Amino acid sequence: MYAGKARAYTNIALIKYWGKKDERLILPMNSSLSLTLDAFYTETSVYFDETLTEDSFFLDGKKQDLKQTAKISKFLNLVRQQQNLSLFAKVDSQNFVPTAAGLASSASGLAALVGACSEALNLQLTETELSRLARRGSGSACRSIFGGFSEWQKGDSDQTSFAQIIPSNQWEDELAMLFVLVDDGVKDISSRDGMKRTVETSSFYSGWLESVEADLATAKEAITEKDFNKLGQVTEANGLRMHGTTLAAVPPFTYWSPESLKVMQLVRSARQVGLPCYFTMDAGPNVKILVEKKNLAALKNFLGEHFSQQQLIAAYAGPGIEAIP
Ligand code: 2P0
Repeated sequence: MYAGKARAYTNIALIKYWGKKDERLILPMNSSLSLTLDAFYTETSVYFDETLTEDSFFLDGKKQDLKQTAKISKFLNLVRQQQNLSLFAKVDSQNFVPTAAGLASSASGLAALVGACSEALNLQLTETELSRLARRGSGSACRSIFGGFSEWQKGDSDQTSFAQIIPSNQWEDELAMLFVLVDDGVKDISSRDGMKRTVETSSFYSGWLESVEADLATAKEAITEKDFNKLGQVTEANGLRMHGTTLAAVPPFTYWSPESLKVMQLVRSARQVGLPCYFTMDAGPNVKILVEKKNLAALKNFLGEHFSQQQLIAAYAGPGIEAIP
């Protein structure tokens, strides 16, 4: 038997990944940039064993259905193929997300699985190789190999599409992200389906592609200069533009709820009273607010008139993947 265990933290994109050029290899249409966070993570164990007759996948102790297991098997097949291995595996994952947050993440999940496989089979991969392998499981997972800021360079092949750390002089330690949980229901359209529909049908998609690389350059400059407002402004603008593309898809859709819009408006109001903070959203209605640590308490206070403390969850910069002995 070969067994291994690893932990990976989720990441939130400041410059978004939105659209695939190659669905099989998971090559993205654009490069992206994210911050890995400490508050939400996944721990995964994998056991490859000759007595197993099929792959199985347990999440938080519950055996998962065929569809969920198929996604894991597809990834394990890649590893088995690369390693010339024919053993089935049991995968046992635990998501550490605050109760009722509804923030289970494929980024931390697949990155932890890569780490666990690497430990189990003693793969001796470089970080770049780990990132490339994680990308094959879920695009955003390639960024969770690294702590702090990371950039997924889109590349144009399996070899050239991977994430790497962005040097930041530890600036991320001065930042925080406040999650405003407005809805913990299951999302209507997965990000995988949403980005596919957008690429194939949205007349706004070309506008997204025209601007995203410039956004990425601005974000990297802001990190080098430790310029919070510059990073926040480009984060907010880039997220809004990503969400704009969904409105012109056929059929159109949005991840926003009335509560999401309320949070966006409150963030603008907070800025007006001199509290620098900027929002971003992913494939669901919850809003994430980028803020400097020194202003976090004031922001929570400001939002506390409208949301309960359980709806406001703060996260700080987190580390890259870790093996668990
Ligand atoms: C991101 N998202 O950059 C973007 C922004 C959601 C919105 O990456 O199909 O789960 O597995 O590659 O990585 C979520 O998409 O999609 C995502 P797949 P993934 O964080």
